[in-house]
Amino acid sequence: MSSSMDDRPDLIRIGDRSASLPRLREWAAAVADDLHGMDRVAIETTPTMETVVGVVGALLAGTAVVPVPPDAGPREREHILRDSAARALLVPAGAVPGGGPAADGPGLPVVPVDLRRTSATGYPEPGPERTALILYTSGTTGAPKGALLSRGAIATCLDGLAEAWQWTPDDLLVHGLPLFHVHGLVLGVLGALRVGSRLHHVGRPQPERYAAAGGTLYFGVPTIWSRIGATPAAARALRSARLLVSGSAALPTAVFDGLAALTGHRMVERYGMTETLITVSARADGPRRPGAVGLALPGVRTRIVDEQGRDLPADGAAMGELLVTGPTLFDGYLNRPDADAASRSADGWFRTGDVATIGPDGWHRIVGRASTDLIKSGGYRIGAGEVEEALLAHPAVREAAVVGLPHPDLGQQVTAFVVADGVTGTELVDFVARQLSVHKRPRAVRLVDALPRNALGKVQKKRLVEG
Ligand code: MLC
Ligand code: AMP
Repeated sequence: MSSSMDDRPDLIRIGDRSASLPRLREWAAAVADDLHGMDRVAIETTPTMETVVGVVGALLAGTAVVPVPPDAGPREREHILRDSAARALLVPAGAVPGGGPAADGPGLPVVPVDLRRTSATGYPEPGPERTALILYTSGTTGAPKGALLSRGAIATCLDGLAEAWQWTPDDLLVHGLPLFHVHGLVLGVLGALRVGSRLHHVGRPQPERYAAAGGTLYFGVPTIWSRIGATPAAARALRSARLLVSGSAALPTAVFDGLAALTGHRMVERYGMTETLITVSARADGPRRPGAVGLALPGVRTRIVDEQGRDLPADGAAMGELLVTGPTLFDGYLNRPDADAASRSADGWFRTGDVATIGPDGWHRIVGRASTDLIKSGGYRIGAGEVEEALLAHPAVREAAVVGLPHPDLGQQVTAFVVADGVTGTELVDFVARQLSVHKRPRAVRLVDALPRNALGKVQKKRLVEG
């Protein structure tokens, strides 16, 4: 958190609440007082002041925070709470245990975040090696894995971004991103607090709300930018901003060009992952190139390799898997040394699974993903395997293959190809909805007689994607 005792009353505005830094600190200290040295605590991450206060309170106390998506289905929620071994669940005061999704943890004590309570307790700054966040993120198969992010990695990432984007206390950051991922929580909340800029979280990222907020710095995923581009009056209102930033998925060139015409801004695009935080970005004082994500951030090193792990030239033409290393990387997946080992190259660099080119000038282009089994829809990362398992749990389903089909608004659309008897697509979507969060539901279900398979019996997903 910024060390200056900034007392602007609207330093943070979210929902119908605003707070100054001293006020936030005394609310957060009251939460920290309740945690009594717990090592980990889960939090229901509704887009509210209580979430900001709960996260900051836990970080003050040196307790690692496990964000739980507010719409996570029971199966997903139970996995996150059990796997993380969170000692308690932070929920806004007044949320009814038993009446809301908070209730079905494995008998976890509930700690209310109550904005009527304040405390003046001082807490020493925990060391940079301590875990700050455990972010659950999908892999190609199985349940989501908890990525351990240290305070040091987060601080380094945020300082690098502040430098690259000339982000200062004079900025007003505006966004409406969910608070359980890197984009909305790390950049969108902790970033503003570290820089000391004002933050206005608009609840939901609707174009009209972005337009009305009068910010200097705006964050969004490409789906949000595409919707703003399709709402010219809202887009024109962003002319007075300083910097528009896109990330979490590829920004289509047409969206970049459309927004440049309407807003007068060439957008800054940046690239990152839950496991690496943000590693590559265009700069406020440099060029912005549609279709390219910029230069490695301070301390980050990148390279591309072929399928045998051999280095490829940074000539702007060779395409290979992007590997990254540096101080912003995570400390591994909780309870999953196997997955952790598989995610690293022989010399310890993180294998992103993204296919990229690197130019002689250091500019990166992300050209796709190595696997069809990780889907990006609306900026959310969705593992095909997790959705397939949810479908296969239905007694009428014999086979299921989930892919991301190109979609003009969402980038990719979660689409399920299913072999089943006597069940409709709508029934299957409802069935998945009872287990997983909203954005993991298939948006389309295609009932088919058989899935295309190769001679070894493996489903040929590329054929499903190519139609
Ligand atoms: C959504 N809906 C669905 C559905 N998904 N209904 C059926 N099946 C599904 N699969 C419902 C919603 O609940 C909503 O209903 C309505 O459909 C409209 O949904 P939508 O079109 O998806 O719009 P919206 O909900 O507004 O979502 C679009 C979006 C959202 C862009 C706002 O996808 C989003 O917030 N994305 C951000 C993801 C993110 O933060 N990623 C960062 C990962 S970190 P109703 O009734 O509620 O209106 C990362 C690192 C990095 O990647 O580099 O940043
Ligand atoms: P997540 O773990 O949810 O942060 O998702 C990380 C993934 O998002 C990366 O591996 C990329 O596939 C994708 N991604 C993030 N930013 C960009 C970007 N600017 N361009 C293309 N893909 C991106």
